Amino acid sequence: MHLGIIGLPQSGKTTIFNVLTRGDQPVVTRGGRFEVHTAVVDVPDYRLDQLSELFKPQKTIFAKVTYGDIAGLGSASGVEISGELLNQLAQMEGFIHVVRCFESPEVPHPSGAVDPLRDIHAMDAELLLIDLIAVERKLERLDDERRKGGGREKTQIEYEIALFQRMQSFLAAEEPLRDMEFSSDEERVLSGYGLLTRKPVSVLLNLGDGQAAPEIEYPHSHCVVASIQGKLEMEIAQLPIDEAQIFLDEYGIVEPGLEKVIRCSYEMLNLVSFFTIGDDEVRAWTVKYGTKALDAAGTIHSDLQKGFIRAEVIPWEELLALGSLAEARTKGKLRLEGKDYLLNDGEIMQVRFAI
Ligand SMILES: Nc1nc2c(ncn2[C@@H]2O[C@H](COP(=O)(O)OP(=O)(O)OP(=O)(O)O)[C@@H](O)[C@H]2O)c(=O)[nH]1
Ligand SMILES: [Mg+2]
Repeated sequence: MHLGIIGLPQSGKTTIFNVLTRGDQPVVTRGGRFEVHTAVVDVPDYRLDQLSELFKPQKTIFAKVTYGDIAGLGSASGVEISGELLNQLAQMEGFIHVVRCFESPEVPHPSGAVDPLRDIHAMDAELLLIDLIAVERKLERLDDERRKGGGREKTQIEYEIALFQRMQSFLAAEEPLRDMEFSSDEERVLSGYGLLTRKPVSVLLNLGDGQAAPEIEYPHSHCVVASIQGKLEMEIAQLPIDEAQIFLDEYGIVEPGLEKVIRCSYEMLNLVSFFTIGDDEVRAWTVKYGTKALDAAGTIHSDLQKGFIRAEVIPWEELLALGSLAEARTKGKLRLEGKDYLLNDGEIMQVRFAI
Protein backbone atom coordinates (compact mmCIF):
# COMPACT_ATOMS: atom_id res chain seq x y z
CA MET A 1 0.00 0.00 0.00
CA HIS A 2 1.43 3.30 -1.11
CA LEU A 3 0.06 6.59 0.24
CA GLY A 4 1.03 10.15 -0.55
CA ILE A 5 1.37 12.91 2.02
CA ILE A 6 0.19 16.04 0.27
CA GLY A 7 -0.60 19.57 1.36
CA LEU A 8 0.10 23.19 0.59
CA PRO A 9 3.65 24.50 1.07
CA GLN A 10 4.69 24.87 4.71
CA SER A 11 1.75 22.89 6.04
CA GLY A 12 3.99 20.38 7.84
CA LYS A 13 4.18 17.45 5.42
CA THR A 14 7.82 16.66 6.08
CA THR A 15 7.23 17.11 9.80
CA ILE A 16 4.44 14.49 9.72
CA PHE A 17 6.58 12.24 7.52
CA ASN A 18 9.24 12.39 10.23
CA VAL A 19 6.64 11.42 12.84
CA LEU A 20 5.83 8.32 10.79
CA THR A 21 9.41 7.32 10.17
CA ARG A 22 10.97 8.56 13.41
CA GLY A 23 13.22 10.30 10.94
CA ASP A 24 14.78 13.67 10.65
CA GLN A 25 14.39 14.82 7.08
CA PRO A 26 15.23 18.51 7.08
CA VAL A 27 12.12 20.67 7.39
CA VAL A 28 13.22 23.63 5.38
CA THR A 29 11.68 25.44 2.49
CA ARG A 30 13.02 24.26 -0.79
CA GLY A 31 12.00 27.17 -2.92
CA GLY A 32 9.29 25.24 -4.70
CA ARG A 33 11.36 22.34 -5.90
CA PHE A 34 9.50 19.11 -6.42
CA GLU A 35 10.82 16.24 -4.36
CA VAL A 36 9.58 13.05 -2.81
CA HIS A 37 10.84 11.23 0.27
CA THR A 38 9.65 7.67 0.57
CA ALA A 39 9.59 5.41 3.60
CA VAL A 40 8.22 1.97 4.36
CA VAL A 41 6.55 1.94 7.77
CA ASP A 42 5.73 -1.11 9.89
CA VAL A 43 2.09 -1.13 10.94
CA PRO A 44 2.07 -1.39 14.74
CA ASP A 45 -0.34 -4.12 15.84
CA TYR A 46 -0.81 -5.23 19.45
CA ARG A 47 -2.48 -8.44 18.24
CA LEU A 48 0.62 -9.45 16.34
CA ASP A 49 2.72 -8.58 19.39
CA GLN A 50 0.68 -10.95 21.53
CA LEU A 51 0.65 -13.75 18.97
CA SER A 52 4.37 -13.43 18.59
CA GLU A 53 4.84 -13.62 22.35
CA LEU A 54 2.88 -16.86 22.45
CA PHE A 55 4.41 -18.56 19.41
CA LYS A 56 7.94 -17.21 19.71
CA PRO A 57 8.64 -17.48 15.97
CA GLN A 58 12.04 -16.73 14.48
CA LYS A 59 10.59 -13.67 12.82
CA THR A 60 7.64 -11.39 13.41
CA ILE A 61 6.65 -9.53 10.29
CA PHE A 62 4.38 -6.52 10.48
CA ALA A 63 2.19 -5.32 7.64
CA LYS A 64 3.76 -2.43 5.79
CA VAL A 65 2.63 0.88 4.39
CA THR A 66 4.74 3.07 2.13
CA TYR A 67 4.41 6.80 2.63
CA GLY A 68 5.68 9.39 0.19
CA ASP A 69 6.21 12.99 1.30
CA ILE A 70 5.33 14.92 -1.83
CA ALA A 71 6.40 18.54 -1.84
CA GLY A 72 5.58 20.82 -4.69
CA LEU A 73 1.78 20.92 -4.72
CA GLY A 74 -0.07 24.18 -4.27
CA SER A 75 -0.18 26.75 -7.05
CA ALA A 76 1.75 29.08 -4.72
CA SER A 77 4.71 26.71 -4.78
CA GLY A 78 5.38 27.62 -8.39
CA VAL A 79 5.87 24.01 -9.47
CA GLU A 80 3.88 23.03 -12.49
CA ILE A 81 1.86 19.89 -11.94
CA SER A 82 2.90 17.72 -14.79
CA GLY A 83 5.33 15.01 -15.74
CA GLU A 84 7.11 13.44 -12.83
CA LEU A 85 5.04 15.02 -10.05
CA LEU A 86 1.82 13.91 -11.68
CA ASN A 87 3.25 10.44 -12.23
CA GLN A 88 4.10 10.14 -8.57
CA LEU A 89 0.64 11.28 -7.51
CA ALA A 90 -1.10 8.96 -9.95
CA GLN A 91 0.66 5.92 -8.49
CA MET A 92 -0.61 6.52 -4.96
CA GLU A 93 -3.55 4.56 -3.61
CA GLY A 94 -4.70 7.43 -1.44
CA PHE A 95 -3.66 10.70 0.11
CA ILE A 96 -3.06 12.07 3.57
CA HIS A 97 -3.77 15.76 3.17
CA VAL A 98 -1.87 17.76 5.79
CA VAL A 99 -3.68 20.99 6.61
CA ARG A 100 -1.94 23.74 8.49
CA CYS A 101 -3.60 24.92 11.70
CA PHE A 102 -0.50 26.00 13.63
CA GLU A 103 0.45 29.66 13.95
CA SER A 104 4.11 30.56 13.78
CA PRO A 105 5.71 33.98 13.38
CA GLU A 106 8.92 32.30 12.14
CA VAL A 107 7.09 30.38 9.44
CA PRO A 108 4.60 32.75 7.85
CA HIS A 109 1.69 31.10 6.06
CA PRO A 110 2.27 31.44 2.30
CA SER A 111 -1.23 32.90 1.87
CA GLY A 112 -0.81 35.40 4.68
CA ALA A 113 -3.00 33.92 7.38
CA VAL A 114 -3.89 30.52 8.79
CA ASP A 115 -7.26 29.33 7.49
CA PRO A 116 -7.64 25.52 7.39
CA LEU A 117 -10.92 25.43 5.51
CA ARG A 118 -9.61 27.74 2.79
CA ASP A 119 -6.54 25.51 2.42
CA ILE A 120 -8.67 22.37 2.20
CA HIS A 121 -10.66 23.97 -0.59
CA ALA A 122 -7.50 25.15 -2.32
CA MET A 123 -5.96 21.68 -2.38
CA ASP A 124 -9.23 20.05 -3.43
CA ALA A 125 -9.58 22.60 -6.22
CA GLU A 126 -6.06 21.88 -7.39
CA LEU A 127 -6.62 18.13 -7.58
CA LEU A 128 -9.94 18.69 -9.33
CA LEU A 129 -8.27 20.90 -11.89
CA ILE A 130 -5.58 18.31 -12.61
CA ASP A 131 -8.28 15.71 -13.25
CA LEU A 132 -10.33 18.10 -15.33
CA ILE A 133 -7.34 18.79 -17.58
CA ALA A 134 -6.66 15.04 -17.90
CA VAL A 135 -10.31 14.30 -18.74
CA GLU A 136 -10.46 17.08 -21.32
CA ARG A 137 -7.27 15.86 -22.99
CA LYS A 138 -8.73 12.38 -23.13
CA LEU A 139 -11.91 13.75 -24.72
CA GLU A 140 -9.86 15.50 -27.40
CA ARG A 141 -8.06 12.24 -28.18
CA LEU A 142 -11.32 10.32 -28.29
CA ASP A 143 -12.78 12.93 -30.61
CA ASP A 144 -9.79 12.55 -32.95
CA GLU A 145 -10.17 8.80 -32.87
CA ARG A 146 -13.85 9.09 -33.75
CA ARG A 147 -13.16 11.38 -36.70
CA LYS A 148 -10.29 9.32 -38.08
CA GLY A 149 -12.10 6.02 -37.64
CA GLY A 150 -10.58 2.72 -38.64
CA GLY A 151 -9.31 1.50 -35.27
CA ARG A 152 -11.59 0.55 -32.45
CA GLU A 153 -15.30 0.00 -32.72
CA LYS A 154 -17.35 3.15 -32.99
CA THR A 155 -19.75 2.16 -30.22
CA GLN A 156 -16.86 1.70 -27.79
CA ILE A 157 -15.49 5.14 -28.64
CA GLU A 158 -18.95 6.70 -28.19
CA TYR A 159 -19.30 4.88 -24.90
CA GLU A 160 -16.03 6.31 -23.62
CA ILE A 161 -16.86 9.78 -24.85
CA ALA A 162 -20.13 9.70 -22.91
CA LEU A 163 -18.31 8.49 -19.81
CA PHE A 164 -15.61 11.16 -19.94
CA GLN A 165 -18.17 13.86 -20.70
CA ARG A 166 -20.09 12.84 -17.61
CA MET A 167 -16.87 13.06 -15.60
CA GLN A 168 -16.10 16.42 -17.13
CA SER A 169 -19.37 17.95 -15.99
CA PHE A 170 -18.96 16.36 -12.56
CA LEU A 171 -15.54 17.93 -12.14
CA ALA A 172 -16.68 21.24 -13.60
CA ALA A 173 -19.30 21.30 -10.81
CA GLU A 174 -16.40 20.90 -8.35
CA GLU A 175 -17.33 17.39 -7.34
CA PRO A 176 -14.48 14.91 -6.85
CA LEU A 177 -14.75 11.73 -8.92
CA ARG A 178 -14.77 9.56 -5.81
CA ASP A 179 -18.35 10.76 -5.26
CA MET A 180 -19.38 9.66 -8.75
CA GLU A 181 -20.84 6.23 -9.33
CA PHE A 182 -19.41 4.00 -12.02
CA SER A 183 -20.64 0.71 -13.44
CA SER A 184 -18.17 -2.17 -13.43
CA ASP A 185 -17.73 -1.70 -17.20
CA GLU A 186 -16.84 1.93 -16.63
CA GLU A 187 -14.49 0.96 -13.81
CA ARG A 188 -12.68 -1.26 -16.29
CA VAL A 189 -12.26 1.59 -18.76
CA LEU A 190 -10.92 3.82 -16.00
CA SER A 191 -8.66 1.29 -14.33
CA GLY A 192 -5.57 2.47 -16.20
CA TYR A 193 -6.06 6.13 -15.29
CA GLY A 194 -4.57 7.43 -12.08
CA LEU A 195 -7.24 10.11 -11.68
CA LEU A 196 -6.48 11.90 -8.45
CA THR A 197 -9.95 12.73 -7.15
CA ARG A 198 -11.00 9.10 -7.41
CA LYS A 199 -8.48 8.25 -4.72
CA PRO A 200 -9.53 8.34 -1.09
CA VAL A 201 -8.22 11.17 1.05
CA SER A 202 -7.78 11.74 4.78
CA VAL A 203 -7.48 15.22 6.17
CA LEU A 204 -4.84 15.55 8.88
CA LEU A 205 -5.06 18.84 10.75
CA ASN A 206 -1.58 19.88 11.83
CA LEU A 207 -1.91 21.64 15.19
CA GLY A 208 0.57 23.74 17.10
CA ASP A 209 1.77 22.57 20.53
CA GLY A 210 -1.23 22.41 22.86
CA GLN A 211 -3.61 23.80 20.21
CA ALA A 212 -7.14 22.40 20.17
CA ALA A 213 -8.42 21.00 16.88
CA PRO A 214 -10.74 23.42 15.08
CA GLU A 215 -14.17 22.18 14.09
CA ILE A 216 -13.93 21.53 10.37
CA GLU A 217 -16.86 20.60 8.24
CA TYR A 218 -15.18 18.71 5.42
CA PRO A 219 -16.88 19.70 2.17
CA HIS A 220 -17.13 16.21 0.64
CA SER A 221 -18.24 12.80 1.76
CA HIS A 222 -15.90 9.78 2.06
CA CYS A 223 -13.24 11.49 4.09
CA VAL A 224 -11.57 10.69 7.38
CA VAL A 225 -10.55 13.73 9.42
CA ALA A 226 -8.01 13.60 12.26
CA SER A 227 -5.59 15.95 13.97
CA ILE A 228 -2.01 15.79 15.19
CA GLN A 229 0.43 18.16 16.91
CA GLY A 230 2.99 17.63 14.18
CA LYS A 231 6.05 19.43 15.45
CA LEU A 232 5.63 18.22 19.03
CA GLU A 233 5.12 14.63 17.90
CA MET A 234 8.09 14.78 15.59
CA GLU A 235 10.28 15.82 18.50
CA ILE A 236 8.82 13.04 20.65
CA ALA A 237 9.23 10.47 17.87
CA GLN A 238 12.96 11.12 17.83
CA LEU A 239 13.36 10.19 21.50
CA PRO A 240 14.12 6.69 22.79
CA ILE A 241 10.82 4.76 23.22
CA ASP A 242 10.60 4.88 27.04
CA GLU A 243 11.38 8.59 27.13
CA ALA A 244 8.87 9.21 24.36
CA GLN A 245 6.16 7.58 26.48
CA ILE A 246 6.80 10.01 29.34
CA PHE A 247 6.28 12.95 27.01
CA LEU A 248 3.18 11.43 25.41
CA ASP A 249 1.69 11.02 28.89
CA GLU A 250 2.70 14.52 29.89
CA TYR A 251 1.00 16.04 26.85
CA GLY A 252 -2.02 13.77 27.19
CA ILE A 253 -1.47 12.18 23.77
CA VAL A 254 -3.34 8.88 23.99
CA GLU A 255 -2.77 7.74 20.44
CA PRO A 256 0.69 8.55 19.06
CA GLY A 257 0.87 10.12 15.61
CA LEU A 258 2.12 7.04 13.81
CA GLU A 259 -0.74 4.90 15.06
CA LYS A 260 -3.27 7.61 14.31
CA VAL A 261 -2.11 8.12 10.73
CA ILE A 262 -2.01 4.37 10.10
CA ARG A 263 -5.52 3.99 11.51
CA CYS A 264 -6.77 6.76 9.19
CA SER A 265 -5.01 5.09 6.28
CA TYR A 266 -6.71 1.76 7.01
CA GLU A 267 -10.05 3.44 7.53
CA MET A 268 -9.97 5.45 4.33
CA LEU A 269 -8.88 2.48 2.23
CA ASN A 270 -11.23 0.11 4.02
CA LEU A 271 -8.46 -2.29 4.96
CA VAL A 272 -8.34 -5.15 7.43
CA SER A 273 -5.51 -7.35 8.70
CA PHE A 274 -5.25 -11.09 8.92
CA PHE A 275 -2.44 -13.19 10.34
CA THR A 276 -0.50 -16.32 9.47
CA ILE A 277 1.25 -18.45 12.08
CA GLY A 278 4.28 -20.67 11.63
CA ASP A 279 7.39 -21.74 13.54
CA ASP A 280 9.48 -19.55 11.34
CA GLU A 281 7.26 -16.50 11.22
CA VAL A 282 4.16 -14.86 12.60
CA ARG A 283 2.98 -12.32 10.12
CA ALA A 284 0.33 -9.69 9.49
CA TRP A 285 -1.16 -9.14 6.03
CA THR A 286 -3.35 -6.37 4.75
CA VAL A 287 -6.34 -6.80 2.45
CA LYS A 288 -9.44 -4.83 1.52
CA TYR A 289 -12.46 -5.43 3.70
CA GLY A 290 -14.58 -8.09 2.00
CA THR A 291 -11.67 -9.99 0.46
CA LYS A 292 -12.29 -13.67 -0.27
CA ALA A 293 -10.10 -16.33 1.29
CA LEU A 294 -8.85 -17.29 -2.18
CA ASP A 295 -7.62 -13.79 -2.97
CA ALA A 296 -6.18 -13.35 0.51
CA ALA A 297 -4.24 -16.59 -0.08
CA GLY A 298 -2.95 -15.00 -3.28
CA THR A 299 -1.50 -12.06 -1.37
CA ILE A 300 0.62 -14.55 0.60
CA HIS A 301 1.81 -16.52 -2.42
CA SER A 302 0.44 -17.25 -5.89
CA ASP A 303 0.92 -21.01 -5.26
CA LEU A 304 -1.50 -20.84 -2.34
CA GLN A 305 -4.08 -19.29 -4.63
CA LYS A 306 -3.51 -21.74 -7.50
CA GLY A 307 -3.54 -24.82 -5.31
CA PHE A 308 -6.10 -23.57 -2.80
CA ILE A 309 -8.11 -26.35 -1.14
CA ARG A 310 -9.43 -24.91 2.11
CA ALA A 311 -8.65 -22.22 4.62
CA GLU A 312 -8.51 -22.90 8.33
CA VAL A 313 -9.73 -19.81 10.11
CA ILE A 314 -9.89 -18.68 13.73
CA PRO A 315 -10.15 -15.23 15.35
CA TRP A 316 -6.79 -14.22 16.85
CA GLU A 317 -8.08 -13.87 20.42
CA GLU A 318 -9.58 -17.36 20.36
CA LEU A 319 -6.29 -18.84 19.29
CA LEU A 320 -4.49 -16.85 21.94
CA ALA A 321 -6.85 -18.25 24.60
CA LEU A 322 -6.46 -21.83 23.34
CA GLY A 323 -2.69 -21.54 23.21
CA SER A 324 -1.88 -23.51 20.04
CA LEU A 325 -3.17 -24.45 16.62
CA ALA A 326 -3.14 -28.13 17.62
CA GLU A 327 -5.37 -27.39 20.60
CA ALA A 328 -7.69 -25.30 18.40
CA ARG A 329 -7.91 -28.17 15.92
CA THR A 330 -8.74 -30.80 18.57
CA LYS A 331 -11.37 -28.56 20.10
CA GLY A 332 -12.87 -28.08 16.64
CA LYS A 333 -12.33 -24.33 16.84
CA LEU A 334 -10.41 -24.13 13.60
CA ARG A 335 -13.15 -23.51 11.07
CA LEU A 336 -12.77 -24.93 7.58
CA GLU A 337 -13.75 -22.34 5.00
CA GLY A 338 -13.96 -22.39 1.21
CA LYS A 339 -12.53 -20.02 -1.35
CA ASP A 340 -15.44 -17.56 -1.21
CA TYR A 341 -15.21 -17.05 2.53
CA LEU A 342 -14.94 -13.33 3.39
CA LEU A 343 -12.12 -12.72 5.83
CA ASN A 344 -12.72 -10.60 8.92
CA ASP A 345 -10.30 -8.26 10.61
CA GLY A 346 -8.05 -10.07 13.08
CA GLU A 347 -8.57 -13.60 11.82
CA ILE A 348 -5.80 -16.12 11.52
CA MET A 349 -5.80 -18.02 8.26
CA GLN A 350 -3.87 -21.19 7.46
CA VAL A 351 -4.21 -22.22 3.83
CA ARG A 352 -4.36 -25.87 2.84
CA PHE A 353 -3.18 -26.21 -0.71
CA ALA A 354 -1.74 -28.65 -3.22
CA ILE A 355 0.15 -27.92 -6.41
N1 LIG B 1 5.13 25.91 15.49
C1 LIG B 1 4.95 24.90 14.66
N2 LIG B 1 5.71 24.82 13.56
C2 LIG B 1 5.52 23.78 12.75
C3 LIG B 1 4.56 22.78 12.99
N3 LIG B 1 4.60 21.88 11.99
C4 LIG B 1 5.56 22.32 11.14
N4 LIG B 1 6.11 23.47 11.60
C5 LIG B 1 7.20 24.25 10.99
O1 LIG B 1 6.77 24.71 9.72
C6 LIG B 1 7.86 24.65 8.80
C7 LIG B 1 7.44 23.82 7.61
O2 LIG B 1 7.27 22.48 8.01
P1 LIG B 1 7.50 21.31 6.98
O3 LIG B 1 7.20 20.06 7.67
O4 LIG B 1 8.80 21.46 6.31
O5 LIG B 1 6.34 21.66 5.95
P2 LIG B 1 6.19 21.09 4.48
O6 LIG B 1 4.73 21.02 4.22
O7 LIG B 1 6.96 19.84 4.32
O8 LIG B 1 6.82 22.26 3.64
P3 LIG B 1 7.27 22.21 2.09
O9 LIG B 1 7.86 20.86 1.83
O10 LIG B 1 8.26 23.31 1.97
O11 LIG B 1 6.03 22.48 1.30
C8 LIG B 1 9.04 24.08 9.55
O12 LIG B 1 9.85 25.15 9.98
C9 LIG B 1 8.40 23.37 10.73
O13 LIG B 1 9.27 23.34 11.84
C10 LIG B 1 3.78 22.87 14.18
O14 LIG B 1 2.93 22.01 14.47
N5 LIG B 1 4.01 23.95 14.97
MG1 LIG C 1 8.53 19.30 2.97
